[in-house]
Amino acid sequence: MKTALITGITGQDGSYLADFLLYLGYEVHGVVRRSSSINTKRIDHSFGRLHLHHADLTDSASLVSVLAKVHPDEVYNLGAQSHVRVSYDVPGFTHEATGLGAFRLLESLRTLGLTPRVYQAGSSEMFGGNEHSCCEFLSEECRFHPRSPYACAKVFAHHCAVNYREAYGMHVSNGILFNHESPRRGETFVTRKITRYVAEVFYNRADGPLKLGNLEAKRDWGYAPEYVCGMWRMLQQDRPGDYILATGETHSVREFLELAFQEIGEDYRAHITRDERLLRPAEVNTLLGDYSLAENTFGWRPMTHFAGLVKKMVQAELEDYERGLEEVWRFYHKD
Ligand code: NAP
Ligand code: G4F
Repeated sequence: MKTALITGITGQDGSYLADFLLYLGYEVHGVVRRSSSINTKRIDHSFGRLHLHHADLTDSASLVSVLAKVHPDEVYNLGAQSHVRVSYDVPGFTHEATGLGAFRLLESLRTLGLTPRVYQAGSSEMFGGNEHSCCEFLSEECRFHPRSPYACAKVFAHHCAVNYREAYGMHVSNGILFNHESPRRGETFVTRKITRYVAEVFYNRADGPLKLGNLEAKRDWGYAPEYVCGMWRMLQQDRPGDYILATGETHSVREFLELAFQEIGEDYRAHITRDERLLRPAEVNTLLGDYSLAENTFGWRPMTHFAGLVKKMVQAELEDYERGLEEVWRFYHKD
């Protein structure tokens, strides 16, 4: 039985990766950070099967302690302050957790003399958008042009991963993942914000119009469970490397809105308003990726495309909402 350690196990990707590794028969350990309220809802369904440890990517001593205890075969560094807009509000913390956190993890492994295979969660944000590239599709060869504190931190983490690979021969791979979404997506990312609101409209619970920022931004949006399989496949290669996972399609926030509201037979234009506070000091206008290296090396390709993703997310949201309403109804009709 292999042992894996996941930082960021309470997040969208960490929770799907934990499900997948448990399914494969791994012993799964996860790093959780102390929070004043419980935030494990994405992993509660597997609670008894997971080994959870308190630690924090901003605290080297806590990382050393967990790594020395677990001796993992594989480490997936998914922990991060991952919200691009928020990274402008808390740039220092974003650099600490998202950038230096990766360095602390690698350096802890090196000083402990541990040699697991390591996955570093890189992002398409590191490219700053197709407008900063000479290629129609962004590939592993394209230059980075980070346009937020978050993206700067990810570029730093990426280069640390390459350096530990080259300098110390460690098996460290960088995934450069384009946006991937799901019903477990954090509620302040634009896709989930929209699908939640669509469910509120459907059940007549919307409190005023939906406030959004830039509707013209385009993203290469895939389905998160497929991307975590790609992370695992990356680490099963004899040689470490850097790989893009993407769908090869790009769509605007406006298109996402159109399709999501179509699912409930409504026109999005009647339900939204623009909020300048949601604009970013520097925007990444378009992201469109080339996943051919991953496909040719380990056979990964996306299965869910844009329309299917929107449908899945809206349907899950409606079901979730209905379950919630049923629970409230049962609570008030106990007798
Ligand atoms: P997410 O839902 O925001 O989850 C982030 C996770 O990191 C959470 O478990 C969070 O814990 C944890 N975390 C935050 N600060 C930490 C700290 N100081 N120490 C330890 N853990 C900390 O993100 P995601 O969408 O699953 O993404 C996973 C990773 O892939 C992230 O590194 C993200 O930047 C990267 N990525 C994501 C995408 C995407 O489209 N989803 C694309 C490219 C790259 P709490 O639950 O306590 O907050
Ligand atoms: O959903 P978003 O916040 O995701 P963003 O900025 O693309 O970042 C996500 O994907 C990255 C991969 O490329 C990850 F590395 C990162 O961790 C994160 O998972 O915003 C998507 C687009 C942006 O252009 C934003 O300006 O939607 C636009 N947008 C318009 N209105 C909005 C809103 N974004 C958010 N979060 N909230 C809005 O109201």
